[in-house]
Amino acid sequence: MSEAPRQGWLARLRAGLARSSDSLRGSIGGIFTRRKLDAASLEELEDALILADLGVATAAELVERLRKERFGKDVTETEVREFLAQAIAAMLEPWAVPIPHRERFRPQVVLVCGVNGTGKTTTVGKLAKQATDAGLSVVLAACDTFRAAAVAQLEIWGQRNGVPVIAGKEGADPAGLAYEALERAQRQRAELLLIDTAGRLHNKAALMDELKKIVRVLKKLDPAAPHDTILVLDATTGQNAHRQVEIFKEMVAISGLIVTKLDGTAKGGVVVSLAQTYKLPVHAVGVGEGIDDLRPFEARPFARALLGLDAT
Ligand SMILES: Nc1nc2c(ncn2[C@@H]2O[C@H](COP(=O)(O)OP(=O)(O)OP(=O)(O)O)[C@@H](O)[C@H]2O)c(=O)[nH]1
Ligand SMILES: [Mg+2]
Repeated sequence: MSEAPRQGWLARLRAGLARSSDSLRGSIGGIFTRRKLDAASLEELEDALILADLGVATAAELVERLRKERFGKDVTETEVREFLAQAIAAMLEPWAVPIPHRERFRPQVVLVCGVNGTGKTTTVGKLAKQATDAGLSVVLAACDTFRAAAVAQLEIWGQRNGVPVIAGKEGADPAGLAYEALERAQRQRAELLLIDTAGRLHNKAALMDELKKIVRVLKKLDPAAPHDTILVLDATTGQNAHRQVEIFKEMVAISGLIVTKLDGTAKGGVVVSLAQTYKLPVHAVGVGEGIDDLRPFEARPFARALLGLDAT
């Protein structure tokens, strides 16, 4: 990415996370107004971090690091924010990993799952755009056959990107469609197959059966497929996102996360607790509904934006 769009993007990330960073900033500012770093201020800071959805364990770890370094010393609010941004960036660094491009698979099969409304279909559309921009040949599979509107929605994304969408009628067998899509993608030597799935079925058991069945039939055509199984999470749900990871981990082998709707949520800190808790790569983040609003997850800019600091 050239420097100008990158700067524009970082400014957007900061603006998107403004609600998250404003609340953190407000509480940190309230705690550290001309004050020594003592037990009471550390405790208040820990509470503020938990409230900002960073998670209990992460909050404790951050506060402990700060205590070790600065206990009994004068600190300013800015120093504390700088310290936290740096520590959070270091924590996130190992998990800021883009979706790997697996050239040896034709196609690389990416299964996209998540509860309803988290942004799966939109994310598939955005990923298709990035892949076609990068010169890859892409096929989309509309395996959310639960709702007719879901198929139409993916077809629009397909048209926008000029990529074929394999779809069936409402109520068609999603696993059958996944099979058909992979067969077709193999036949035309496509490089990437993105599979959109349903977020809501009659119940959890039905959803689990369906996802497992999709995985099973894909393996008939390519034993290594799906090569990536991505769980899409909505940042605005905060700590609920943890529960969703737990549930989907029981169903399929989640290989990475994409966190959407980081624009305008006060719960952006949840990305930190998710990465720390599940040790899963965060491939990308969504900061808007537009086709270009999905970006690779970068540890340092994210951490700085979360603390309301400039990108530098
Ligand atoms: N603000 C914002 N909105 C988003 C983002 N990603 C998706 N959305 C919106 O969230 C809504 C739901 O997105 P979908 O892509 O339909 O979600 P889904 O997971 O496919 O939903 P189901 O198919 O119903 O399970 C849409 O209105 C999207 O435009 C994001 O990063 N930011
Ligand atoms: Mg959908």
